[in-house]
Amino acid sequence: MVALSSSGGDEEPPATSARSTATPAATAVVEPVATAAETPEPTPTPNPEPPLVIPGKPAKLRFTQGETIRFRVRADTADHVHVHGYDMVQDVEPGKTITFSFPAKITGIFEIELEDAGEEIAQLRVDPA
Ligand SMILES: [Cu+2]
Repeated sequence: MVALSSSGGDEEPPATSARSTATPAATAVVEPVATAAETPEPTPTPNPEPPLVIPGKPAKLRFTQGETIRFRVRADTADHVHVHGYDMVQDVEPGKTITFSFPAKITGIFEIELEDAGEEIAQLRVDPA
């Protein structure tokens, strides 16, 4: 007799699902994980000034492939700043600061030259990512 009577069915919750004797996990020796890191300063890092290259003080610039190469050059003569390898050129004028900004695509070590003066003012190094 498998009559499913739909009338008056007091559906009792199945008593079989006895809450398995919930042993409070005694093994959990919770170590105080260092949660004490208080607000890690959401400082919206203001873009720091790119390094400044000044002729006469050979600088070493180092970047990783994929980064943006940024630096400034200030010269006291009118000349051209030539980034070898990337073959970028910008004119400088006395007392003025120029800014380079370009993606680091090519790896290697390159000369940054004050073109007319034939002076290496910085060395650009780009490491593989
Ligand atoms: Cu050059």
